[in-house]
Amino acid sequence: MEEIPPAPPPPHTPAFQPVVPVVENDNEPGYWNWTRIGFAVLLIVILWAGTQSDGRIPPGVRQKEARVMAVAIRDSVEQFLADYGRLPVPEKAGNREEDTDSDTSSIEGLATILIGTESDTTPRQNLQGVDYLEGIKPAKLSEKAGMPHAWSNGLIIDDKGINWYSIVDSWGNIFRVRLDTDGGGFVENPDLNGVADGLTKVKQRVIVWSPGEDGKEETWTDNPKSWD
Ligand SMILES: [Ca+2]
Ligand SMILES: [Ca+2]
Repeated sequence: MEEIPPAPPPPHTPAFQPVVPVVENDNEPGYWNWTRIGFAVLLIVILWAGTQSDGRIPPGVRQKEARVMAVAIRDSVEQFLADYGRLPVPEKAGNREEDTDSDTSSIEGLATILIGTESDTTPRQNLQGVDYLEGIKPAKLSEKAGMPHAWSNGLIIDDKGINWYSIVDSWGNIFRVRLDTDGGGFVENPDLNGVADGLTKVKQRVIVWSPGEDGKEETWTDNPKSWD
């Protein structure tokens, strides 16, 4: 008699599988994907900005800063005029029968008059000692090689002993200033491009500009200016 084979083992009982409830996500499908993309874009922007801050400010920013400063210088002269009823008289001012070309170098004395710290040994023009340049920040030492001046973008104290001040633009250039000292209510337009377009005069008592990034006054495309 044949041997009876043992009974087969019972079928495998699957282990207990807990039922995980499905939690509905309140957010739109793909929300987390878009968030991650957003963070990635933000990170790229931050990294890019980091490369830009290494002494290399984008040219457009420098241009904008120089224009803002040209406008601030113009406004300070106009405020001086409003307060005293006369324009400041820099060193190059002539006989007042014609307009005056000046600048913001220390030797011209214009910045010193506007900041209200004239020497007691010369007749003071800013009698009340008002600081009309308080909106202009101190210049920064440039770390970029090849700059025309070590200082850029603000106010410089050239000689603390006699408080002679100058103002330089984003590239270290001195600002040019044209004053309506003949009282006609306008000045000749120095912008050759504007003159070519027929704009020979600027109806303002004072205008301010700088030679721009290339340091050349005659190339007007890059010259920041206080008018237009
Ligand atoms: Ca004039
Ligand atoms: Ca230029």
